[in-house]
Amino acid sequence: MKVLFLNGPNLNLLGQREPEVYGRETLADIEASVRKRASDLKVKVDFRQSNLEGELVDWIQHARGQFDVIVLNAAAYTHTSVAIRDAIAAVSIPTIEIHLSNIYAREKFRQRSLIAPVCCGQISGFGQKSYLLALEASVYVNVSKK
Ligand code: CA2
Repeated sequence: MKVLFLNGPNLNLLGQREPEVYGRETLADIEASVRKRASDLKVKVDFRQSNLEGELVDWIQHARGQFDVIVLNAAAYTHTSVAIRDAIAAVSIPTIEIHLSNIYAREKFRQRSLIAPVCCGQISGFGQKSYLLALEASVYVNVSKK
C-alpha cells in the first residue's frame, strides 16, 4: 500500500513561526514520525510540500495508478482552491483532508473547506498527530475499499 502525503503553502515554515498555533515541530520532524509509523504498518510513504497550487494539482493528477490513498494538508488552498478540489474529484483516489489546527475554532474564512466535499474524511485539530491519525485512517480506507 502506498500513501501520498501532500502539504500546501507555508507548511515549510513549521516550527519557525507561530508555534502557539502550529506547534514546535518542523515538517521534517512530522515526516520522520510518519515514516517511522508507516514502516511498522508496512505502508510506503511519499511526503511532499509545495507553495504552488499548480504543482499540487499536478501531483494529485499524477498519483493515479501510483498511490492508494492521498493525505492532503492543502493549508490556505483548503479555503480557496477550486483547482485542487477538481483535481481530487477527477483522480478517483480516496483523499483524506488534514489540518494541524482545528479550522472550525478559528477565523470564519478558515471554517469553510472547498475540498471537504470531495474527500472521504477530515482530521483537524490534533497538531502533528493529525498526520499519524491520517496514516491510520489511510489503512482503514484502503481495506474498506476492497
Ligand atoms: O491547521 C492547518 O494545518 C492549516 O492547514 C494550516 C494553514 C492554514 O492556512 C489553514 O487554515 C489551516 C497554514 C499553514 C502555514 O503554516 C505556517 C507555519 C508557520 C508559520 C506560519 C505559517
